[in-house]
Amino acid sequence: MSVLTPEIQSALAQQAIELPSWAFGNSGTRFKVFGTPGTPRDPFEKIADAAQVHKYTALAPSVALHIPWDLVDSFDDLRTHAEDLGVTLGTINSNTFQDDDYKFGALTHEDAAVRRKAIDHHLACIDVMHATGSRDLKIWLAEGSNYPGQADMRGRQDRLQESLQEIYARLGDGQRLVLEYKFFEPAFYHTDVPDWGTSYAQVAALGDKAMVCLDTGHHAPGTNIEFIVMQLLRLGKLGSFDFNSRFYADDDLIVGAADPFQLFRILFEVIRGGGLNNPDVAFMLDQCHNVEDKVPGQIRSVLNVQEMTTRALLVDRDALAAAQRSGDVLEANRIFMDAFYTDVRPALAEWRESRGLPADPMRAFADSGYLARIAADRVGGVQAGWGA
Ligand code: LRH
Ligand code: MN
Ligand code: MN
Repeated sequence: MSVLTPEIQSALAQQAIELPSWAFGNSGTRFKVFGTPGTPRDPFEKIADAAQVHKYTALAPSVALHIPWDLVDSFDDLRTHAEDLGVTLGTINSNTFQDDDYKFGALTHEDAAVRRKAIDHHLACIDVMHATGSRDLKIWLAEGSNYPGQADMRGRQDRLQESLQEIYARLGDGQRLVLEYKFFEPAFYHTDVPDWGTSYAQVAALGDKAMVCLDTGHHAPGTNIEFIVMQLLRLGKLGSFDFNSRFYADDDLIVGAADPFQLFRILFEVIRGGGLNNPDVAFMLDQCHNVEDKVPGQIRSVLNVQEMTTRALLVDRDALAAAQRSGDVLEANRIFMDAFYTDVRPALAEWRESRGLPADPMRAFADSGYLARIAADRVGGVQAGWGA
């Protein structure tokens, strides 16, 4: 009998992981951006590539956009294009990190004129959300300082709250704001939204439509991320995830590649907290594929999340609770680890086939010849990249 009980199958069937449009563009480090043949030249082609991931996995029904990277003449056209390809447009990410005016901050800036410009950008993003049908506005701020004494950290928190209030007030019915934290980079001494506590304090002061976004790569090494997941779910304030993995800092590598056990632990707390199929929690990838092909990189990523979700669903929670209650440390740990060590790949392959999907989506995509086709078709023009 398959390890996938009917309950596990129905939980998995509902799983949805949003893809970032920027994962399909060229990206790299500050040393070199390697181009890939067939890289999308515009947002329409990014959506077409993203739709391939969904086609082979049924796991990725929506695509997040980044503004202005994904600015188009008509978002209505982009939305129709996406829907024709079987996907929808998802979270709208604002961008206040590539403009000279924001050198010393955007929503926190000392100068009211710069704050105005940054707030207006977010209001324009909300207009985009109306056209795309998006629910969430994701705000990540590259704001902070490099040297002690450089900035009035307290004043910046106050200005941040004021700016966010104006943005929040513009949200339509059913729209939300999610505030992403990151402990450093590009600022190296202090960051204005460095941790979940600051994000929580800022969004709690706004209201119910504001939530925290947790990007797995945005924590100091050794941070117990699953504890934060547990706490935010407990507080009803976990709005979204940016999944990726890291060896050193914000590496944006394939989720589950660096530390599958951490991904398992995070997903266990998601399930424990009722977040897996809870529509209030949006699961997304936030990754770049610097040296590997982008579409298969994204297919691998959503499969990694599916695999670790399955293992986390296998934890015998009743037996675990009994062991925890009786103080049986080693038995509790054994139950947890048994689920983690279960190889669910054959069962998942079988289950996919039973749903009319390829047993091995990586292989099926490779056999489709799509990469060779886009490499031949998309010659000329400027390739879109991270930041273009
Ligand atoms: C910042 C971040 C944020 C941005 C994305 C491109 O490091 O995680 O989510 O929008 O990278
Ligand atoms: Mn992110
Ligand atoms: Mn990041």
